[in-house]
Amino acid sequence: MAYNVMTADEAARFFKNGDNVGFSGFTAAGAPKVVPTAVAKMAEEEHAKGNEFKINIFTGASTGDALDGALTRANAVNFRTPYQSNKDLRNSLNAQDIHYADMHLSQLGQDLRYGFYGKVNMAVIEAADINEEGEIILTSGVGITPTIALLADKIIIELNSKHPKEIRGMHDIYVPNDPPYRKEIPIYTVKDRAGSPVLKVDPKKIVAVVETNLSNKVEGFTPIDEVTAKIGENVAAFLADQLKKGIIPKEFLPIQSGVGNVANAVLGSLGKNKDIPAFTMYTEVIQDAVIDLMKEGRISFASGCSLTLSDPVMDEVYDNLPFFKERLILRPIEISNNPEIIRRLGLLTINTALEADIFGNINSTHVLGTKMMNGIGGSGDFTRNAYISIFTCPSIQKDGKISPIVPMVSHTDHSEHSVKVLITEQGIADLRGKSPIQRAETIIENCVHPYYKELLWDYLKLSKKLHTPHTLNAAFAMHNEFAKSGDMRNTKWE
Ligand code: 0RQ
Repeated sequence: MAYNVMTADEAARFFKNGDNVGFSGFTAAGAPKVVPTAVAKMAEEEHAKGNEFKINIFTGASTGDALDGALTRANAVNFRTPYQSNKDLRNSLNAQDIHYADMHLSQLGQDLRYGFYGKVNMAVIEAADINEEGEIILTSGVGITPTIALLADKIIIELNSKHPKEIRGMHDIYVPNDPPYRKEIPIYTVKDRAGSPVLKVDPKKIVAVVETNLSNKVEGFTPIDEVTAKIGENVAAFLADQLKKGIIPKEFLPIQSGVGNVANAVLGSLGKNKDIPAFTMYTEVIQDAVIDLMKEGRISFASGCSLTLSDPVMDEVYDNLPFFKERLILRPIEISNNPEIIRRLGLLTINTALEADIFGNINSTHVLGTKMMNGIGGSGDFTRNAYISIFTCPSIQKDGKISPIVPMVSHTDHSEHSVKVLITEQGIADLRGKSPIQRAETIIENCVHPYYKELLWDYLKLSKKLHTPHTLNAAFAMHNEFAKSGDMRNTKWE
């Protein structure tokens, strides 16, 4: 090989305090594993010598514990964007030990190219294969890799033999021109390809190749329970009804489904509902459930940014590559979540709320308005541009002590203007064409748990007739009650 093959510890020496570092991948899929862990070790050694050592991290989304977890525990992170779901990182950013900027995932690639964050000093890229011309075959997640490869001064390749070279052909690498030269992105159906199966980089920038064979170690989901199953059934029934009414065309439309346990259950139900034809996905994360439904013929094609699959399911895909390469495309996040394409294809989007309010605003990120959970992820990219945008959540959390449906969300990620439908295990609130008071009535009647119905009807009575009948000094009373007594059911309207 024409490149300098070295150990991860040796490669770590290329990193400097204060570097802006881009990492490949999306979720744990395709994220580097051994280099970030070696950088974490080096950071600890530097700290022991009394030297400062922290880097700024740019990724497609969340990563694996070997990256976000290891670097956080080594106190080696100054700034992090655009999404995370690691417990240690979450604790550190909530303690203000790490500066975290939560952002729409589709935007980071272009924002880096626009220069909003300064230079990219280093890119670390997991590859299934590389040749001497600098042609790289990526692995199971793409994220912002094409952009960091373009911008970085230096590139380190983690060549991971867990991923077969025959994955070549699954990726579609396309970087849009920046304004004022941008053109339409030529994707008109979920199956269309706009770019190249390989990522081409300047081979002179590759300072190290580090070999590994570690798997992604994607964590499984908690099993589907009665509540999540009912939410899934309600979503499937709603979409089947829209199809029957001709609101969704008879060909059906591509599905985007978010992350988490509820999202996983929703996909299962869509697969089971025989009133819904075999469907396609234009989504961000391709989870285990998609592969299962593909084998059953219920999903005919999926375009996404990552194969976030548990290790056994990942192996299954690699053992049957000819079958899956005909049915899967992996794209950069800028394309999988692109507003232009989402609007053109007419996506049916399904994302999960932490909290919704009776007027249809959604909080996807902040527990009780202050503590960051994960981030907005791609939910904003999809929701704002959907054909029909759906949010789901259970009607109660923590054995009923929390109602996710409140008078006013404690943090707003998706405003009433973008949210078309809210679904809980109690039922479906179709918010289209409704005024705020009509939305409130629909949500309370159909989605709120019986524990909280009367309380929320009474909230509406506090206000005189107004366009949006809030009573500001009571709007957060349920949150305040939870902070005081640990149970929102004790709320009294003063
Ligand atoms: O707490 O962990 O202590 O049990 O929050 O709740 O019901 O298990 O939800 O796993 O489906 O995740 C919104 C976080 C939902 C996820 C979110 C507590 C609850 C539990 C988790 P425990 P569930 P899920 C595109 C789409 C944003 C990104 C996105 C997410 C824990 O879906 O991160 O949509 N979405 N991306 O008890 C206090 C409330 C609460 C609450 C729940 N109102 N108040 N605690 N909890 N509601 C794809 C990508 O971007 C990759």
